[in-house]
Amino acid sequence: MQTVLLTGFEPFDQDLINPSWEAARQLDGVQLGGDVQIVARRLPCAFATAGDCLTQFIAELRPVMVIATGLGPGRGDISIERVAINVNDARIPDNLGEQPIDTAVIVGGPAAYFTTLPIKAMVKAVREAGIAASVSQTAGTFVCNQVFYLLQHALAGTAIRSGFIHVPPSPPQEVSAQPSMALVTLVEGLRVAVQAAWDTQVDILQTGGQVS
Ligand code: PCA
Repeated sequence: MQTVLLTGFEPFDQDLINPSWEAARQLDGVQLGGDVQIVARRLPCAFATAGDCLTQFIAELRPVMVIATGLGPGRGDISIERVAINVNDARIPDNLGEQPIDTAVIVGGPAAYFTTLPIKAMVKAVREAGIAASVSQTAGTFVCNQVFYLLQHALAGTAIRSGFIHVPPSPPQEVSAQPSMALVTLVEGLRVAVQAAWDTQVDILQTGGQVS
């Protein structure tokens, strides 16, 4: 049996739940066909520990593909990230009280790493399932971007494809005018995205760009 590692994050910023983990955990054990299954793991929301934790999961599980997910407060759809940048700039402290400002994820590392997932095919598949999705051009500068950068760095030059997905808040986490997505929809959207990532070797040519 081969493994696709799907991570979600623990809650942060005083939230009681993190929908990325609530969704990922429901996909633990889901079969993708051809003797491949999803294994879900939770990451701490802390600059000091998240990367090591991810590295340990990869060493332990020896996955054939890795997709990390996190909550994007303010996101309204399943946001498939294009690029991770070599910057930490935290607007709020992480769960260990650390708040780096303008530090490198890896000193001397490349300015950025691109995802190695077929992000256009993933967006198309999720939309065809009737669920809102888009390509995102920035994963922010908090712990999610750091984990995404470390993931791409760790697997650069290997055949193991990897990337990151931000998910919207899920009720009852957010009320009022904030965008959100029902957990059941989120779970299905992530499942479809992971399946499309596994099934697609060469990405499709379809715009996912933005004008500013
Ligand atoms: N979202 C945060 C970190 C953990 C999470 O779920 C982020 O977007 O950086």
